[in-house]
Amino acid sequence: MIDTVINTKDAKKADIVILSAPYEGGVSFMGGTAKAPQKILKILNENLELFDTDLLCEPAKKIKTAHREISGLKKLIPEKAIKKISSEYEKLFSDKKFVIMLGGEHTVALGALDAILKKENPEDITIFQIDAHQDLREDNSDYSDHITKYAHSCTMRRAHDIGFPIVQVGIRTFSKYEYNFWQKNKKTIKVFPWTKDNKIPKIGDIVKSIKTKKVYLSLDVDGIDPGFMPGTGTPVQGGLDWNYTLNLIEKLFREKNVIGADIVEVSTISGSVLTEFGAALLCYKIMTNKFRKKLK
Ligand SMILES: [Mn+2]
Repeated sequence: MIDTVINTKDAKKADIVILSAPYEGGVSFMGGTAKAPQKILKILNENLELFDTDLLCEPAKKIKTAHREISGLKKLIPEKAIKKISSEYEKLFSDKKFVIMLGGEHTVALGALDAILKKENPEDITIFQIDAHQDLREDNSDYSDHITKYAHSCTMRRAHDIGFPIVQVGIRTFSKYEYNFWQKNKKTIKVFPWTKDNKIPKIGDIVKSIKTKKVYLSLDVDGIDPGFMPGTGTPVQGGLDWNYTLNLIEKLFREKNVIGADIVEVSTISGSVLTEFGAALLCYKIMTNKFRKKLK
């Protein structure tokens, strides 16, 4: 029998549910993120080495993992897509499943947060965002004629509006508006910029800056150096080194109670599968870190 990461069809019996949210209705530049979940999942199931080189075991054999896909997202306006994702997410979250959502564009994270909000106080949960962008725009009117407050560039602004504190890592491009908003909200928005004059922070200092015990990890792959993750809609030079990212994720899970995660903004490019492979490996690393104790 072939070993796969997805090893149960029954989400009720699963420790982890990987939730595909193939939505790209609010992107600004290149599309393609809607195709990402399927490609990442295929690699996760068929191509990834199950043996973890850090833990020296096969986590996939000890973690029960199911997959669900949210269908019918394609033609929805962002507000409707968020509601649909939220209602699917809520069922899994109520069942105490650890959900790893595969986007799609960053807007899908708001579906997860909307569902979490029904059970939890947002002030008790820090959004830990790895990203090149702050996504703190009030709306997208400075770059689009289709004005919406739910473009991917507004995701963390909306999350902040509903009360979540945010820690942002890898940020290296922002608008004047976003910069001013961050400066006015330094108590609830902590930023680790990745601009040329900023020293690379110690991983311990980043994790220490998180004030809450509970964390939601939102991983926009463009936060990582595009040399490692080239397939993304709005790439920016610089960014987190690959092994730094893995160590940061490990430390985050060791120190905090991560209650959910997403991997977003993978936009596959022809001639390279690097980004899909990277996203699949990040997904597997999130799984193994979440259930580290179960693996011993
Ligand atoms: Mn981004």
